[in-house]
Amino acid sequence: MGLLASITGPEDLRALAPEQLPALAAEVRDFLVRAVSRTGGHLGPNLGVVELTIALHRVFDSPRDRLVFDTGHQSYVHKLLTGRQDFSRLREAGGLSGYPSRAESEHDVVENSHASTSLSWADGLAKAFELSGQTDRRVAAVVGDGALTGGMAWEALNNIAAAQRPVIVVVNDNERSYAPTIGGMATHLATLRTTREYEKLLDWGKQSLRRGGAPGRFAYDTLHGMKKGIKDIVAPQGLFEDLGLKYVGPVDGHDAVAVEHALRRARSYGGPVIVHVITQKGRGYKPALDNDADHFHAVGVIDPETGEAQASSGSSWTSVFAEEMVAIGEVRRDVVGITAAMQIPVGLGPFARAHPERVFDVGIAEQHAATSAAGMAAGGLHPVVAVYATFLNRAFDQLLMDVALHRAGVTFVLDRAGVTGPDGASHHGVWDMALTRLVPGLRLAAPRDATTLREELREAVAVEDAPTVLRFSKGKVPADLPAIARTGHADVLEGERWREGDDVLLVAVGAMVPRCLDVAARLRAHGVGVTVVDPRWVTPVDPALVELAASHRHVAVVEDGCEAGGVGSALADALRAADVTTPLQTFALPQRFVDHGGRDAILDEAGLSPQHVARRVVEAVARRTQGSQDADTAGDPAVRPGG
Ligand SMILES: Cc1ncc(C[n+]2csc(CCOP(=O)(O)OP(=O)(O)O)c2C)c(N)n1
Repeated sequence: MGLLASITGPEDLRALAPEQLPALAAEVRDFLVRAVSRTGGHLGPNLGVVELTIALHRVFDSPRDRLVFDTGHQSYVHKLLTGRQDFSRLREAGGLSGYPSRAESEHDVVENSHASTSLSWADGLAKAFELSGQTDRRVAAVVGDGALTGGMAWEALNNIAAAQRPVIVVVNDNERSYAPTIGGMATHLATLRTTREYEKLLDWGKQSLRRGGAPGRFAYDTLHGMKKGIKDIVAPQGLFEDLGLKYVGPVDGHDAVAVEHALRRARSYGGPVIVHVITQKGRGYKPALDNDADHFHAVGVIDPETGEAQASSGSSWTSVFAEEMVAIGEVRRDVVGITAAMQIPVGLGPFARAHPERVFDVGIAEQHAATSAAGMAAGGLHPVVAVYATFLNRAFDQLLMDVALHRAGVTFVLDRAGVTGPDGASHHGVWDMALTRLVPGLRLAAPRDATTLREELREAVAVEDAPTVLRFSKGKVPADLPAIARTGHADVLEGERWREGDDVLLVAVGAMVPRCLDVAARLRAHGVGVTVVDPRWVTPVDPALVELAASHRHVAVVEDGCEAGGVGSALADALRAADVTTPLQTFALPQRFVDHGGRDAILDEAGLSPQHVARRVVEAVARRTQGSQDADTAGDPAVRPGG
């Protein structure tokens, strides 16, 4: 049996001799490459934290001590060392989550994969331990240099530094978010690293001088001078110490003994302390290290030998957006792109290559991105803020108060909207339509295919006096789904009797159009007449949609957002306001956090399979028909049963 297989929990790990740790680390890396290449997942970040995680579990007594992983995408090694070694269904329904999960283990505390929260969690846990007299318990937060660019991390540090609680902040500095981390903080970490290199050279110079060599004197003088120069550039003690935090490091994060030593010092210190650990993303796996774009931050299924991705055909929604941004950028010099540390994943890479000066990576700082965009708009630019839908939640107040209140022409492009699948509860982009509906003046479009994505993006960047939002889902964009007519902003996709009205108006939101066309075919097979309409611009509700609803006998809305406050509820409000009494059914995601799993399976389970939607609509129509027959018999024309 290998070493890794013998580790059933942290106590087994602590029983190992230090000399055994390199062999264990090698086994863990081998395991990660084999397992993650089969399922996909966060490979590079986990390869980088192998020794660090081993050391954390040898020094801290989890779960009595608490280990909080910022973002949580780098918790695979932690899982392996805490009794979770079946990675065969990682990120699949019923398999291990790709993030910490309290349902999986008592060693997991925080499963929110939105970055930069770990220090606030640690601060809170430390306060709770202090107030409940559990002063022997420790909290260690592992935060990447990327996550450290988020404002929340600094709000927490401000608090942590002001108290004497024993919070250990482990900065896992691999110099990268997806791509190299940007900004003053990243520069400061680099300076700390560099200063340390000079310290080492200086030591060498000193030793050489002691041995009496002239090169030693020369080296010492030169390096001492250079070091002084560098120290003059940065704050004398470094930013962390100036804040009042003890600083330990930088430590070579791949030297298990050195990391363990530093963590033991930090643990015994008894106050707030930063341990600056230098690691390498993708460590030990050449294909990851050779990949300059992101060091295999997150991969799909790959060949473990070569790192080659499994071939996939067809364009993604992201790539269509990417192409259209380049085309728009050619003619609109005022259009700029903003990314929160995700330039490549959100599709701003080609635009950045064409116009490097017109793309701004702001770090993992969605709130700042939104307000900075408002400032740019006030200065005459039209910013396109490209983020994953789930991360817009972070910037709601900025969207509302800075962008919308100031009528700033800013376009938000939400990738990964709707059910995303394997990343689970915190990554599904299901809140955007409900949240943005609350914002006065905001317009939101949900394209259904590549052509409407291009068209709606152009319409969005033409709006100069309000925020616009474009949302599309993860994965492949379907073949074009042409319309037979346009009314108002909406596209009628099917239905010969759409002008005069038919039995059912099926409102298909964005990526739900293919499912709705399937529903329509099933309804027709049941003798139910149907019009399928794509509203294109779903917020605010288009008066043309209200008119269509008024002329049909039943309305069904199908959307991949949360039910509360979504498109169905907006349309119901609009119908009520217009005194339209057509019954309306909404098919959306239920009001609960949805686990990880396959996207289609999750949608089906949520009641959004074509079979289920069609059955429910047929039942509702039948009830209505039955109800109106009963009412006719009873002489009461006012009875209109809903769905
Ligand atoms: C609020 C928020 N925005 C964006 C992301 C997407 N994201 C996941 S990991 C990551 C980079 C994290 O970099 P770092 O903290 O340095 O960790 P590393 O992967 O380098 O170990 C980003 C931008 C996120 N999880 N949360």
